[in-house]
Amino acid sequence: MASNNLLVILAIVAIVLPSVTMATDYWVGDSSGWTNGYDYQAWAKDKVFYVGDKLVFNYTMGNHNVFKVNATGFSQCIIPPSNEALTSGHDIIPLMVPGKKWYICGVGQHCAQFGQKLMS
Ligand SMILES: *[C@@H]1O[C@H](CO)[C@@H](O)[C@H](O)[C@H]1NC(C)=O
Ligand SMILES: *[C@@H]1O[C@H](CO)[C@@H](O)[C@H](O)[C@H]1NC(C)=O
Ligand SMILES: [Cu+2]
Repeated sequence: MASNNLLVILAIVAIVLPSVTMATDYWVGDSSGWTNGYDYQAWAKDKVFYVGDKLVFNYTMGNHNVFKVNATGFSQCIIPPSNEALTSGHDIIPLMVPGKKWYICGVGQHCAQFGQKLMS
């Protein structure tokens, strides 16, 4: 009986542990951070994002912001209402569900003209 319990516990650890230890914090744009004129598509291209990973948008507060948008908002740079913006300068977004996500900067023409948009 005791060894059965041990096996169950080991099985649970074997399932849970990798998803905990392998969660990755991605600094969007690496050392460039979240800014104008950076190719975030190229940055994301070779990455696979999993539930439990986090995206860190790092920038000087006030210079940029982060909106989560849908595919249309991404391709057309449609800025959502300002109360939906993340503005801390160090916005950490945990990936809660699988699937594609889209983020844009809503300051000026950063998305439309300077490519400040990320599809993950
Ligand atoms: C985060 O962004 C700030 C402002 O641009 C910059 O000074 C700092 O070096 C960045 N941190 C990292 C770890 O990239
Ligand atoms: C995408 O977001 C826009 C608002 O930015 C909304 O009007 C539109 O209905 C959304 N499209 C889908 C497919 O959810
Ligand atoms: Cu911006």
